[in-house]
Amino acid sequence: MSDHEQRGDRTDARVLALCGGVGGAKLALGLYRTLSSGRLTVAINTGDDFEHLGLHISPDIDTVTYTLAGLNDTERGWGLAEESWQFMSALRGLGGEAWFQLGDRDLATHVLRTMRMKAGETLSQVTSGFASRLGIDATLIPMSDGAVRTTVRTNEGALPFQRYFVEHQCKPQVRAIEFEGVLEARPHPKLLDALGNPELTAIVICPSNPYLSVDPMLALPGMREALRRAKAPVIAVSPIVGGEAIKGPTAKIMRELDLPVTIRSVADHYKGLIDGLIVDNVDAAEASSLDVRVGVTGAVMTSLEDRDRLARTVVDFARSFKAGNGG
Ligand code: FO1
Repeated sequence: MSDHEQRGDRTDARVLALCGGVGGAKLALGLYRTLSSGRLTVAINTGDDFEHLGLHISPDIDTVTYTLAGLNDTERGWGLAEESWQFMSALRGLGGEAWFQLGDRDLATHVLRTMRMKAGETLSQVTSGFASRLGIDATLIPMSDGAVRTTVRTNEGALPFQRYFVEHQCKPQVRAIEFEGVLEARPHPKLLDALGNPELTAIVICPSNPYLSVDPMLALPGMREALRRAKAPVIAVSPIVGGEAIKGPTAKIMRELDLPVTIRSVADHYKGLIDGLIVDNVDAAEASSLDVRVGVTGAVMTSLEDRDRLARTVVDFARSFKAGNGG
C-alpha cells in the first residue's frame, strides 16, 4: 500500500502547491495524503534541470513524482528507493563524467523523457504521462515548458545549478542567482489556470529554498501578477526554523547574500505576494512582530504524521482567511 492510500479522512480543499525538490516534496506528500483525490496541483521548479550525458534531467520533477508515488529513497531524499549503481560504475570505468549520480532504475526516467521530448512531446506531457503511469492522482506540472536554467554566480565564477549544488557541494560563496531563459519562458497554462481557479482553497509556497527553488517560478513573466490576482490566500511555509534551514544550503546562501537567517527575511522575501506565513513553534516570539498573518505550528517534517499534520494546518490556516476569522 502506498503512503497515499493509507488515509481515510480526506478534506475536499483544493490546493495549488509551488514546490522545489526534497524539502518541498515532503509537504506536497502531506497535502496529497490530506486532500481528496484529484484536489492537488503541484507546480514544480525546473530551474535545476539540465542536459547531462545527452539526457534531459529534471531533478525536482522527479523528486516530487517519486515522492507522491511512494517510490523515493527517503534517506537521500532524491532518486528511487532500492536503487543500484551499475551504470555509474561502468561509466566511471570508461572515464565518463561521474560527479552526478544516476541510478540504474532512475536512468529509465531520464532516457524515456529524453526520447519523448526528442520526438516532440513537451516536458509537461512527459511529466503528466509518468505521473499517471505511476498512479498519482494529483496534477503535476513543470512551472514552464520553456527552458529556464538557474546559474549561480559565485566567488569561483558562474556555475550552472547542478555544478554548484552537486559537484561543488554548495561550497563556493554565492554572489547572485540568475535564471537564464526566464524572460522568454511563460508560466505553464495549467499553472495560470490553477491560480485563477475561483474554487481554489489555498496557494501554498512549500518550504523549498526561496532563492534557488521558488524564485525561478516567481521570475516567470506574469507570475507575480497572477499570484496577486488570485482569489485564494497565498500561504508560504518557512524553510527557516530557529535561525537555521530545515535542509540544504538555504541558511548558507542567506548569509552570503547578507540576509539575516530569520523568518522575517522569509516574510520580507515574499512581501506583497503572500497572505500568510507558517512558522515553527520555536519562532513564535519573532512571529508576533511580523506584519503578515502568521500561523505557528510544528513546521519540521520528520515523520509521515508530521507531513500530514502540517498539510492539514496549512489548509485550516488558509480556510481561516476565507472565513475572515484568522490572525
Ligand atoms: N543530488 C546530489 O547531491 N548528488 C547527486 O549525485 C544527485 C543526483 C541526482 C540524480 C537525479 C535526481 O533527480 C536528483 C539528483 N540529485 C543529486 C538531487 C538534486 O541535485 C537536487 O535535489 C535538486 O536539484 C535540488 O532541489
